Amino acid sequence: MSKTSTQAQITRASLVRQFALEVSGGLTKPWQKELPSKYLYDPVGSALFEVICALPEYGLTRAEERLLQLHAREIVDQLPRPVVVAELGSGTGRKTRLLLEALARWQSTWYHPIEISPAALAVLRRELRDINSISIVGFEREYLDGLREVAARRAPGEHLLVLFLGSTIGNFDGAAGSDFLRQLRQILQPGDSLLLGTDMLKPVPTLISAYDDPVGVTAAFNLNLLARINRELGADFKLPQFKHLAVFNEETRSIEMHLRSCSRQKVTIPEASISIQFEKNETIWTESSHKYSPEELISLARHSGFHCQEQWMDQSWGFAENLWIAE
Ligand code: AVJ
Repeated sequence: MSKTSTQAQITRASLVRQFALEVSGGLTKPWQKELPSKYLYDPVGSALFEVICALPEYGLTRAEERLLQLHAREIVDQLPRPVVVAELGSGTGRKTRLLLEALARWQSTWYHPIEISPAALAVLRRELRDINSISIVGFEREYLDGLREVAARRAPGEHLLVLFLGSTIGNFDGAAGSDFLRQLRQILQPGDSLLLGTDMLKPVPTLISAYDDPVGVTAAFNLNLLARINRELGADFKLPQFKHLAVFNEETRSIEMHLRSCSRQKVTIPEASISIQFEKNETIWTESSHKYSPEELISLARHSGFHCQEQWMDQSWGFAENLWIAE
């Protein structure tokens, strides 16, 4: 067996171990069972998320694409040059392309997608490789670890532009979002910038249908997390015994996805060495997606060591692209 394939096996084993630890930690919480939303994105989950983005009820991705189509040039024209681009969570590259093409008019550019899924990185490299004067070097790392690596490699005089699109910041619940932004700021230097996509508060029925679509794609996306635990950790979740639920939490201004147990039941997860008892109607909380107000974003920028240079708003859906500069 070659050295590299042994290495790959070791990495895979430790990823499975980490997954098992986080699953057992979340499902043994005494009050509200939970699972980390980052595990929604295995190859099946990522494909389902792509379909979600095409649903008429889920306006978020199209709103951000409209904003970047209209303003990509204006955005990059405000940046100090030369600039190195790092992106946290890479998506399919459709939105990133708009920014990279605008940048490529000015300079040849290093682009560093940071993404824990190797499959997503591979898709992205394929999608973006035709753009002239863009060099892609991806990092298969957690966001902040990857960003530290990019920052450590920058040459003197180069500025960083960090892309954090799609309102992924909204998935950090409570103080975790602003903690994350503060830590991110610590890695940057004054004058570096962050382009942050944020989904805005909107009427609750609009939010509910965006996260509980009539075709059931979001339900499948959510349930796939249990299917993934069955596949990767040998668990025996009976998927028809759990129902997708989307609720708006007024207190945290977040839309939450849950999986509700239809009966009293027990599930065994061999690779995590646990059995879990579910009461009828008990839920597993799988994701929070925070919705922002304009004032909240201004204070969030200030509290994390940035100032908001400019904000572009899509009024028809309610989505903002925020250009923040590190103080
Ligand atoms: C990929 C984090 C932006 O929170 O709206 C879509 C994920 N969850 N439908 C979001 C998601 C349910 C999505 N983000």
